[in-house]
Amino acid sequence: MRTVAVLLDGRLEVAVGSITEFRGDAVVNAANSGLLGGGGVDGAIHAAAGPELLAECRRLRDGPLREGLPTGRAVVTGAGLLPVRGIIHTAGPVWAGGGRGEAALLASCYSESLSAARGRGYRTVAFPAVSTGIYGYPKEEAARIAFESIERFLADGGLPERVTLVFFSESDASVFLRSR
Ligand code: AR6
Repeated sequence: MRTVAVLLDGRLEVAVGSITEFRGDAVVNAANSGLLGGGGVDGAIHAAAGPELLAECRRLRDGPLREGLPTGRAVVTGAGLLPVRGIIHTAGPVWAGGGRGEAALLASCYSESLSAARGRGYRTVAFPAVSTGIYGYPKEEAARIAFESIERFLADGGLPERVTLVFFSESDASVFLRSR
């Protein structure tokens, strides 16, 4: 993972690489409502965190999240073998053309995840580009929503101190920096 830009007076870092390499308090997982793993960044996080993460997700599904994690919401688990304190799982919206509330749901993924981080006292949190892979959200629009949501949340000066947006490729990071 390497830093390609620093924005918002040092509070927003843009990086390229795998989020599983992030060292800090928490990583956000672009999960699904079922919470039991999948492909993309979810698959990479589960693979790196090990079986304890899946076991904890199963316990959530057997108890407090029997119906699954609603789209736009976030839940925190332990980190298993990842070098962070916690994993914040959020379920992004599936892109369906933009008329199904996708923008508000994606903004909610960011604000709910940041709220969860603040509630746990996390100082440093890394996000992937939620919904822009398998869920098909247009990257330019997702970039604007991610930037605005993070900027708004951090405006009161509370935790987290620094948010890192991790893009899997150089070109995805460029799209973000051009579109925000
Ligand atoms: N580190 C950082 N970013 C990554 C990594 C990684 N290791 N791997 C992929 N990306 P996606 P979604 C980028 O598909 O669109 C899963 O099956 C990727 O290039 O992971 O929210 C879940 O279980 C893209 O830009 O998540 C859900 O079912 C971004 O992460 C569904 O996919 C998000 O792509 C969620 O779809």
